[in-house]
Amino acid sequence: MTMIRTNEEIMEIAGKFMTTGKIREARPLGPGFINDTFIVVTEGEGNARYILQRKNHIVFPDVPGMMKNIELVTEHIRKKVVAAGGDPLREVLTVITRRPETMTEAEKEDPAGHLYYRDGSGNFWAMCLFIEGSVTYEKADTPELCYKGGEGIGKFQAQLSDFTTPLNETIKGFHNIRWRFVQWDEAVRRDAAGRVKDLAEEISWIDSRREEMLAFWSLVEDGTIPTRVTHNDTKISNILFDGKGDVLCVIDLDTCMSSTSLNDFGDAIRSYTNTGAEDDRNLGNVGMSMEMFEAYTRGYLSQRKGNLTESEISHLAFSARYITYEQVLRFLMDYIDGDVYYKIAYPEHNLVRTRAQYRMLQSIEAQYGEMMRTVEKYAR
Ligand code: GN1
Ligand code: MG
Repeated sequence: MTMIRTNEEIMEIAGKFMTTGKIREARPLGPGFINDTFIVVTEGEGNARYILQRKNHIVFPDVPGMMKNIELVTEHIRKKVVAAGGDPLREVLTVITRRPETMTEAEKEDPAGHLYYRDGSGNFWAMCLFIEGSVTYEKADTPELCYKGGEGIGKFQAQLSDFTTPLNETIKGFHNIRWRFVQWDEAVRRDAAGRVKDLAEEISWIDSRREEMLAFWSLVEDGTIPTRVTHNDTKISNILFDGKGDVLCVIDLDTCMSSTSLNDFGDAIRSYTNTGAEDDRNLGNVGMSMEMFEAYTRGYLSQRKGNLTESEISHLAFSARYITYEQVLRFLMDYIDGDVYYKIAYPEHNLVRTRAQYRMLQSIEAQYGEMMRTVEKYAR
């Protein structure tokens, strides 16, 4: 998926957007698994920096619909930030729109046309403001950081709790395990890369938990667990912190859509509390830190206490099992498919990720009782 582009090409694409100063430089940024990200430096007026992304239109089949979601959600949050006396350029993502003089008539008529640029090869590009002084983490160093992250996601959910405009479903069935099993069964049957024969053990990890995962998802389907506007990709690297460790804002809003709030909790626990890396080769490093779990839970519930239903509270701890399991399935499925979804750094990467996430799942399962008690302690 990744294509090497020259600095000049990126700068030309960046020129389609309403940056303030003159574009001076563009360079690749960060380890995103899905999109290609660049930082664009300008000089003159404001000396601002920007994030330019090639949005992966294989993963996101409706990039205009996705960008429309992002515009609606960020506008909504921006009003909340302003009302609370906060800084609207730092406490929410700012989408940078197209330079009108570079837009075609068709783009001007498209309700999302101002939000992206489509290059000659059909790639979609979008831009947002880079927030100066922001810091990201691949994993949480301290319980304080976990607490702050939980507070940040709790606040994000609270800011969107009165958002009523229907959002586009940017990836079909993203955290819907019933739909994931349809894809999974098809992937195993197809065996596109001829790898299934060597994966009996890994496949048994998926099979042995299928029923309990479907039982949980049934509660979302029948409305026992409510549907809300959620982020759906709350791993720690999708949060911007300031130098003091406070959350500035939540980024990577590509998957922001209607789902259960539990997915945001579960995905955060999957990443914040891991004592190792998501793709650790040394499984001895991997496991859930109860201390980090406690801190995240406390931070999250400080913002959401009183606004969650009984069914949500009683499934918070389970959501960490659900999302981590789903991540095992997604990494393994991509390995079976021949590495077509996630960017990989080496041939076995998706298998290494699968094993590391499975170790994380086992660790979460082993501490489940204590997780339930911790949630109870802070939920009421
Ligand atoms: C992807 O886009 P990024 O790198 O923030 C993925 C998440 C996975 C995550 C695993 C759209 O997140 O769902 O949990 O990798 N995003 C998409 O690290 O599939
Ligand atoms: Mg990301």
